[in-house]
Amino acid sequence: MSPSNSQAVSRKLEEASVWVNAGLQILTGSLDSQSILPKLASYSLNAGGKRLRPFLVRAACEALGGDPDRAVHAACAVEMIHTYSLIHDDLPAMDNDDLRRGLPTLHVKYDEEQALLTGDLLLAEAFREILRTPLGPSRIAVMASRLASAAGPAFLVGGQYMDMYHPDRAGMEWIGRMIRGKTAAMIRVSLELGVLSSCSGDDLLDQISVLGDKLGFLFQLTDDILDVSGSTEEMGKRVSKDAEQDKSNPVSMMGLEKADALADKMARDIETELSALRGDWSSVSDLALYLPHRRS
Ligand code: GRG
Repeated sequence: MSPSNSQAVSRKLEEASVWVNAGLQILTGSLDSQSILPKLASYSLNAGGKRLRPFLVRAACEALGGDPDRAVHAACAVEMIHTYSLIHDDLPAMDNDDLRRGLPTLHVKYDEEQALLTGDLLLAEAFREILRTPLGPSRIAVMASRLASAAGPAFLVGGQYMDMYHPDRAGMEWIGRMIRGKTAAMIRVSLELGVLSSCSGDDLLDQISVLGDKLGFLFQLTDDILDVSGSTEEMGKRVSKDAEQDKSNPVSMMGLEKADALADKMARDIETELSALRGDWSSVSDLALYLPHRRS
């Protein structure tokens, strides 16, 4: 990927951030304030995440000529669920991390009880938020149902469970299933929600789901590569976690060189498959091509 393409991806990620941040600000400002939990939710939501998932919701909607205003509630909902999952994952009972998005994790800044409740708040409010989508009730129901499925026991929660109870000798098939749940589902559903909010791509949903899973795997692969070759400063979180905890992942199983080559190949395959679809999927392709080169 050329430096100018990588700048274009950074610019589009920044545009998506501004877009989704406006929605998140309205939302957090309107939360019931019997407690300080809305303030804690803002702390984690505004801690400087890349907004990759909102970017994908918007890019998929625009790829099919949809109006991004229709997609913004779904984008906020996805980012809220992603942020809740990070807050809970960082808790001592799970991955026990003290640094996230370059800042102290929520339970370190406040305490565990409040961090737990802030995650709960974000999960519940995410569903209220997606229901605000300005489309017909049956379409909103499909969107909410897909989001619930991606966030539930078959995917995000189930993948996290697998990660928590990682067997000593996990094989590639097991790792693939874990990644499909823990990481890829929220990336896949972001594309699906973008397509659904465009109201003009329902026939493409199955193909987009498959591509979303591939993009999610690629994202996790590059995360695992950076866990070995990146720094805490670049990533805004502790690195070398999997090695410390003796957990296998695609990089530990195939080695860094092969993992780098696989990431490049997967990105090019995704680009080829997207170019065969109706619509202009160049923003998503550019993101895929950028992932093997990202440093954060
Ligand atoms: C607690 C139900 C539950 C799930 C937790 C998010 C998660 C599942 C675990 C965190 C550990 C991990 C490696 C997850 C894979 C997904 C991933 C790489 C998340 C980080 O996503 P980024 O890099 O984060 O997009 P930012 O901070 O930029 O939003």
